[in-house]
Amino acid sequence: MSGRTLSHRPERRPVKIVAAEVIVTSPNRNFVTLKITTEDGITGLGDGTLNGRELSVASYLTDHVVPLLLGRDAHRIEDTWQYLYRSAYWRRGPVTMAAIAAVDVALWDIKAKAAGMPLYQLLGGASRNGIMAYGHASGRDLPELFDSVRKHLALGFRSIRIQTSVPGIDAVYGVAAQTEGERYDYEPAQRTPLPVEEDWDTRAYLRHLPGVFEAVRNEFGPELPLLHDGHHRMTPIQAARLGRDLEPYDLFWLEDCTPAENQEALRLVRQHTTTPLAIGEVFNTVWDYQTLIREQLIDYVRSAVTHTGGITAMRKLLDFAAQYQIKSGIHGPTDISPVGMAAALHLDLAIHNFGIQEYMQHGPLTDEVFRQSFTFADGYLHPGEQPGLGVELDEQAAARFPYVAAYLPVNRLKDGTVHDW
Ligand code: KDG
Ligand code: MG
Repeated sequence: MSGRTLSHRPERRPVKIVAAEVIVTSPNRNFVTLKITTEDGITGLGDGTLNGRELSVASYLTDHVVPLLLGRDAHRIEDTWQYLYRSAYWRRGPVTMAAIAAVDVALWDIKAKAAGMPLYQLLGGASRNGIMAYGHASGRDLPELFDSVRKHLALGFRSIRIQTSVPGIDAVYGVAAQTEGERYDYEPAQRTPLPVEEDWDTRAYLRHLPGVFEAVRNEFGPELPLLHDGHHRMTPIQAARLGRDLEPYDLFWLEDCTPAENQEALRLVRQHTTTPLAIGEVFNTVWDYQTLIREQLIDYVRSAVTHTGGITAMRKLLDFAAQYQIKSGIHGPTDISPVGMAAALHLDLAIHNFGIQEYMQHGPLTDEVFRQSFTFADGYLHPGEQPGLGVELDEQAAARFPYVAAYLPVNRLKDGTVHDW
């Protein structure tokens, strides 16, 4: 055996990437899509949408990533991920990780198309028959909220997020505009030259919210899974109080109760409440969860495939979480494109520690641009059986909707101080 060298006999020839195009389109809202083409003529799609900062990802992809992709073997997904993550030297951050996600998901789409299988089959096959989804109900008062819950139940949702206005606050996160035709949709990014300014008062919110959940439970009974998003607005002790006050209403989760940067904050919240906690939609790597997962300070991982480096990174993050009985709750508002949603659905179906999937339906123009093969029935999503992700981009339709600048709102307290939105 002496003098043995590492030898390698390739099982197949490399399949080169010959084109990578960044497509920015704004049917109902802005989306950034990466389309990768191989020398065999297979195309793959990836989502790099970052709400309110779309052009930064488009530029990062066009200027710094596309030139590195051309000529690479499309099938070396892990190697390409590590190459993009480590070669930049400047690691992490939402722009970088959304760009890496777009590449990663497009390469998984290509690999699954080449295999002739829906992507979930390459991820280990289905671990369940369908993906439980939750929808977003909201209202300015209880009658509007109940109406919205009923509307979501009629649409087929069997788990529902509850967001409500608060007396004395003009505009609260998650409450739909209530204008004709848009009553059940909530799109926070506004197509205005400057961010819209909203107002906030945490004490008023803490006083109001438990009564709303009591009313919803009285109206809809004990079984319906209910969720709520605190959208990073509380201090740890305020969040601890809210979690405790909501315990009688048996929430599926309380999301983003404190600002996400401080992992230790969740230790204090956890000491005071048994309300399950979800966090992570603004995170972009596993490192943001290191303390949260190791110390079991949360119950659900809220990252988006689109903002966390794609399927390759999400799979590792969720496997890490699984060792601690922490489940998935993949981010799925309308600022995740149908491509990013499809990636989430394939992962949801395959992993063991699936929890729930957020599902906010896209508008009709978006569905015209992105042809999708997923289904939604009786509260459950399924990604479908098309090879790859199961999403096609109609580029002619996309070209009809050029980018329109849009910003997420800014939040201020009554005295004018900027607060977490
Ligand atoms: O772009 C911001 C949205 O992604 C975010 O506000 C949605 O909090 C959100 C959620 O839980 O869907
Ligand atoms: Mg949220």
